[in-house]
Amino acid sequence: ELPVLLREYRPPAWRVDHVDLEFDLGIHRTRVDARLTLRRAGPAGEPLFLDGEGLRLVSIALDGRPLDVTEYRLDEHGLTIAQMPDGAVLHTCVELDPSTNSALQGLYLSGTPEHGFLLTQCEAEGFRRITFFPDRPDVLARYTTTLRADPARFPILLANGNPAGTGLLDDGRLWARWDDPHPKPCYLFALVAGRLEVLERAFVTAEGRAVTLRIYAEADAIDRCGYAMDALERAMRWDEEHYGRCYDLDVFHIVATHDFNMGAMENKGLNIFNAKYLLADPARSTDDDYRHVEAIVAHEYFHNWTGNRVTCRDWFQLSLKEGLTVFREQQFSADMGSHVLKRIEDVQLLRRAQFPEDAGPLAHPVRPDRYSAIDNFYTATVYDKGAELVRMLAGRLGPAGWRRGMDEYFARHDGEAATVEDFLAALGEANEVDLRGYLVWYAQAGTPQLLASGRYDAAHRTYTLELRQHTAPTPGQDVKQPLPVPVRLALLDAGGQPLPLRGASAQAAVSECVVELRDAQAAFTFVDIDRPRAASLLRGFSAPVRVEAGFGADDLAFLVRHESDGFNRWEAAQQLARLAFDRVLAGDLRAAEIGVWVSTVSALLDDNRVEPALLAELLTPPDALELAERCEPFDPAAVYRAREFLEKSLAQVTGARVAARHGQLVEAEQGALDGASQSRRRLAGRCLGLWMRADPTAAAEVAARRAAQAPNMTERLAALTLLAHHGAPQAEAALGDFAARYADDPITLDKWFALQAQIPAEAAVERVAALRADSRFNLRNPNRVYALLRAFAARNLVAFHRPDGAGYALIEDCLVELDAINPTTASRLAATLKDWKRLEPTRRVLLQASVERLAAAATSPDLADILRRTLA
Ligand code: HT7
Ligand code: ZN
Repeated sequence: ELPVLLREYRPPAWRVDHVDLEFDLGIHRTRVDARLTLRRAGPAGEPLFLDGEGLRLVSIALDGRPLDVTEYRLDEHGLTIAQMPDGAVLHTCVELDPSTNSALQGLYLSGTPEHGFLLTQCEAEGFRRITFFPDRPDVLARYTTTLRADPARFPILLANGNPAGTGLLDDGRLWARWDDPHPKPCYLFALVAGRLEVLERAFVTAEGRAVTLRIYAEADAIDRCGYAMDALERAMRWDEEHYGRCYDLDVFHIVATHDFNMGAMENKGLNIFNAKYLLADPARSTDDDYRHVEAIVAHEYFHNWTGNRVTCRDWFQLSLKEGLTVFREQQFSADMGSHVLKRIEDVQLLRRAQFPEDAGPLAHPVRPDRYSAIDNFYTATVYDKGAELVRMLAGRLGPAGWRRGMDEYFARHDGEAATVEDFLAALGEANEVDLRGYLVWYAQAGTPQLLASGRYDAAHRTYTLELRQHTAPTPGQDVKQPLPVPVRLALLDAGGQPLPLRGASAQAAVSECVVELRDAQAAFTFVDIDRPRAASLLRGFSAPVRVEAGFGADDLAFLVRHESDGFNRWEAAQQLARLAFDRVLAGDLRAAEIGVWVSTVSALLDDNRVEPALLAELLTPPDALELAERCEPFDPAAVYRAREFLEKSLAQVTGARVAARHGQLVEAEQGALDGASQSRRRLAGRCLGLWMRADPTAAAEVAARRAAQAPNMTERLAALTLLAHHGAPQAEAALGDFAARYADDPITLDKWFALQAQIPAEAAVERVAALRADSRFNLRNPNRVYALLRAFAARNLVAFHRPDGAGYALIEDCLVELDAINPTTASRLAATLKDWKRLEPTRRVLLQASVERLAAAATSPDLADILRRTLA
């Protein structure tokens, strides 16, 4: 199939003013009547084309007149009517079978035919599997939806918008009508029908609108929705206070399902959530789970303005809603917890997922200029790098300017489908600055490298910072442009205090400033300044770049000890660990850098001013996926071993202290959810991890007790993971107990699958193969596929990359089967194969052969597209 190109965008030839949908719902047969009020928007004579896939057309009529088969054409992509008046009502009636829809796009069944419920997923192109329609985001219409079904089987009937009546028909069926007054693209359409319980709360917006908030879930899950409800209320208030955005319907509904391809979906007034990101309770949820629920509830809610009220003109603009909404969610989560820890978490995610994507064969710009399968572009680049671009823009404008710019964006484009250019124009014009220079960030793939060097001139008392940028070629983009790179910085004295900064044309001195590198290189001079002990660069990670400042271990150790910016303190510890890692990998096990890292971070254990969660992060070397990026060619087992050497070196020095600290931290543990308790648990987990390496016998005994008895899931899971990953004698019994205890809870059982998938031992291949064959595994359930297979392929450096290729063969085998079931899940799993070219030769040959076989066998456009680009 030919790719869709950004430069070929054309406005729609037909607009739809109103959509009247009627559903006669059944698990095996659903009938959809659609009446579209159509208006010509393009040149006279242009045919009407409506997307439609897998639909059985029952009848078709134009302005009430049934059409003859010669008056329309049907193919596998849709329906064409050549002769059309300029305005008309088109009535189509189609039938579909939700029970056989294993792709989980369009209308499908969650759970079993006997007990499950019906729901929809339309983003990106699922609406065309429900009815014939111009399935593109720039066709905005008002929808009325009527649902009819057997009330015994489907007592709850939900769709977008406000309730507009319900009752019983003469034949005993239940009907419910929903009216959505806000024009929306069809990807935001949703319905839900089934037997569900409800949690309800009243909310009054700052504008005085009374809103009923309802969360629906199956009976065994409804008691676990309270935290999500609280999070929703917090998010609604926060958006009012920080962006002046109020909710705009009388009801806001959320529904939980265990069968979902992604995290959640922001359908207008009817969000649908993967249960994993909605349900939470103290006995079964970790602190990370709680944070994810809060963040994703907020993310979907924030889409009501950034995505729904202002939507995207086309799917190339996906980051316009996703990058912006991730950024808003990051701001919210930081306000709800710790700004420093949230920034660390965001940057870790960027480095583990987005930087490798940007450096490999699947690299693409935040705004791609072509796609073959749009579902493959819901990526870390579009979401997380996109959020970093928004963060740079917000930083450039400052808090008041950012708010002014966003107000202008909403004022200009409410009810419209916008572009990245529209966004930059609204932000810039509201503040009288030209932000078009940032368009290059949207158009250019690859992570820029920033080279920094500082020079002090004692005679003139000046400090000059030289910055250079370079972006390596990426697939299809050989030549790169310089980007505007904001660098937030301070210059520190020997006590770690910021020195007063004055530019050459200086007015008042500041303790921190932002310089913007616009060209390939530039120099920035600060005058009248003492000799700095160290430069603190890219504070708060002010741009998504890799920095190379040539700092040695002593400079970095100084920053770890003295840096006042919490994020940069952590960053210095990470850089120091990276230097140590490079030495270990080179075989220099006695290198000074290793000792400096160990002594610097271990000393922090005695500093009770360091907040426990931050201390846990300071004591942790970068993730293996980040470190892997430093190796060319990439030997996964060697990366694992080198990182483990660092862990053990630190453990040897800290052994007794971390054991004692662990004891203190868990002594008073009650499982409370406040920030301080969560922070203590994070450090307890880290201490136990180090202790496990220092004294495996003693630590494993404690871990076995905590896995069985700790009063919270965070500790239980951390302890169980350590037992399993360190091959402790207690591991198998503890794994068995855990599985038995949570046998009825799919979300918790997924944790059990995922932790075993990541056991860093070659024998984990056989374990994963056995788990795949286990009756509890189900290839039709995306959460289970991600828990077992994606965790294995993405995170198990030792077993997935076993030199005999057994790990590759296992995933290859699963992918062939999965492609026929669920192409979205298959291509997300296949994206883990992207690094084959960087591997050392033995593994490279094996993985390449596997990817080639898969590419030849792939049947879905999604999987074929990922594999073709992976091989290119
Ligand atoms: N906007 C949502 C995207 C989404 C999706 C995309 C493709 C296939 C299935 C999907 N489910 C949800 C998620 C979000 O809020 O970013
Ligand atoms: Zn989103």
